[in-house]
Amino acid sequence: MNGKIIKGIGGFYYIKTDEGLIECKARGKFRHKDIKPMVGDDVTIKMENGKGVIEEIHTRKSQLIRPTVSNVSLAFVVFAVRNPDINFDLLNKFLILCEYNNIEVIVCLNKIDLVSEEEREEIKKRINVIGYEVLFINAKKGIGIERLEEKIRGNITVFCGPSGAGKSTLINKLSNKEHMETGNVSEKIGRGKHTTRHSELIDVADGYIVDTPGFSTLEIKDLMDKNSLKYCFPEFTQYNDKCKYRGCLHYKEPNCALKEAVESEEVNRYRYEFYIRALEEIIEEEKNKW
Ligand SMILES: Nc1nc2c(ncn2[C@@H]2O[C@H](COP(=O)(O)OP(=O)(O)OP(=O)(O)O)[C@@H](O)[C@H]2O)c(=O)[nH]1
Ligand SMILES: [Mg+2]
Ligand SMILES: [Zn+2]
Repeated sequence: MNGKIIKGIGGFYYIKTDEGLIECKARGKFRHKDIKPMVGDDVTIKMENGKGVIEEIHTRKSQLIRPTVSNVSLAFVVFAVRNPDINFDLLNKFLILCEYNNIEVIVCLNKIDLVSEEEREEIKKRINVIGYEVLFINAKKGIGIERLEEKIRGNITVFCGPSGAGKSTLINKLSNKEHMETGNVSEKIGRGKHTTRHSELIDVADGYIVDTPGFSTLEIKDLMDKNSLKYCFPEFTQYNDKCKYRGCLHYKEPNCALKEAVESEEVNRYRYEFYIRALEEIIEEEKNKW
């Protein structure tokens, strides 16, 4: 029988199959192979003495570490326009993380009730120029979520963003249920705690969604090597092969097409500077390894 792991708790996995939800243990052999079933995995299971056992894990299309979910194909990157204020460095890190994992991105600007129209348009523009779709939403009231429902279909979608952005509120609206505990922003920051703790797939609009505990730090340098970084900036794509030097990192090399594009304001300077900061961190990290 085939199915999909939608939840894992204390060594048990819950598999959604045509015959309903089945509780399974993993076969011992996985432990030796250093492979552990993950939420999101498509699996083949078997019944043994009335108990479910995971026999096989099908090849993963992608694998996220935080949250630990496989086969994710879409991300809603959720940031509040206010309370907490939008942190563009962190937003960039989430965007890079998604690009690195080949995950399509939609940026959701939440809590639009808290700022003026001009203010939100200003923020939207900064993200649009990179090439991402940006939606204005009010998760609390369920405003602006139709497009999200449409996109969820056929995907495993992760919600990522800082604590207090409104991810769980949005999920509750999309699923019409109070699946997720939500919390007060000042309480969260005060206690330094997250409301959301474990990942599980929730069935919504013919797709699956995953809530993610918000986090405020994310290290690009732990993720990739210096040559991979430039491919995580979609607006660099058309320049990546136009520099004088093959494998140009757009750093200190002369005759760099990307640096020229920054000079002529075709590429946003803040994004380029962010790229350089991340690149320098990776280079520094690589030095320490040798
Ligand atoms: N004004 C306003 N407040 C909102 C909106 N959406 C969510 N909130 C509030 O923001 C607070 C945080 O929302 P959560 O959904 O818990 O945030 P989260 O992103 O899940 O946070 P973590 O689980 O800690 O990562 C709650 O008090 C929500 O009621 C909105 O559109 N407008
Ligand atoms: Mg939450
Ligand atoms: Zn270059």
